[in-house]
Amino acid sequence: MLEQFERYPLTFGPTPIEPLARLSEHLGGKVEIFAKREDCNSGLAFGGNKLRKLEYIVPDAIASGADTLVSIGGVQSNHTRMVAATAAKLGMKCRLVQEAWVPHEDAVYDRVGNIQLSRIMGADVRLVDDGFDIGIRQSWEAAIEEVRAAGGKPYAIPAGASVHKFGGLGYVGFAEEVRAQEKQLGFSFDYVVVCTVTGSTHAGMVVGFAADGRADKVIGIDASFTPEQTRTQVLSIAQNTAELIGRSGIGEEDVVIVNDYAYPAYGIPSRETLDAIRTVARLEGMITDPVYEGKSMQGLIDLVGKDYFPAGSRILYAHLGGAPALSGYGYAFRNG
Ligand code: 5PA
Repeated sequence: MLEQFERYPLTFGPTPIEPLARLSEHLGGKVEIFAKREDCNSGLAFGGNKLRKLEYIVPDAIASGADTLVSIGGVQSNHTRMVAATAAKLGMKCRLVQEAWVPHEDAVYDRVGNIQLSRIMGADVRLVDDGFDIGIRQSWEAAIEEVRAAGGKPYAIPAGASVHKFGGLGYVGFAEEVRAQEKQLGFSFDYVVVCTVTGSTHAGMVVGFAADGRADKVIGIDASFTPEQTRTQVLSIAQNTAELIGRSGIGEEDVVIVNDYAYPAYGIPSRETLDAIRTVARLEGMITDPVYEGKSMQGLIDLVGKDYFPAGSRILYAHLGGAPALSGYGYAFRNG
């Protein structure tokens, strides 16, 4: 579906699918859980889901003649870390707006983890006071203007690389990759579980899996705590992406989002999220984070417990990365 689009490789190639046998057993053995390790997809600054998206955006950035990538996220944004790494790899400059999306507890929150890595990679990191919002931000538009005013040539990448013409393509590719891996495995997955916030990861999967009638088997676990905005954004990105690749027919019924796990706020883990992080770490040695993957893991564990998935289901948990943010949450794990 993606042959017509140029792709600039930033990842190692197809990501491994790993059985989570001990987690499946722990949850009663009625379903089989696997993880697709998008968190291990690249040597660029610990990798993660944004690189699949950026692979389809970078050719446009290069063609535009830009010399500076400009993007935005929270203080512990994984996305801005990935943009900083991509800029370094391309030999471009990087200007990052880090908004105050999370009311955090740790004293070193703005000095460790993702933001530390972005600074080490040479990005021009600026903190601003605005709160959480997945939409187009005034602070980001101002940064683009500032780069231009200083004589630079900015290339604008929105939050999560989502509301960008090519933002949904990477995760269409994910679905194609899963289909190829399913042929080798000799079975197909009944469900895919994915964390959703700015929406293009989920939206790309919806379009990719719609090709074999599985769009509504992609279960989005909201981590934004503004689920209606995320739902609207997933649907519009999915529809735009489908149109871009010459498909149609994505409707509201194709976007399944479970809202129950984002509490108490974006970026703040609940006790249950912290328990889910410990559970999968202790059973599988797999590290998830308090902002995104811990919440989708909590959702997966809870939904299995509630028999949301019929017995015998094979579930693919998309592990999208995010572990570097853990350094900003040292207090939550001070006793393990
Ligand atoms: C992020 C996003 P989408 O934004 O594409 O819905 O992906 C959600 C998601 N898991 C899931 C991890 C590890 C993520 O980093 N992160 C954002 C960031 O700024 O890092 C875009 C919010």
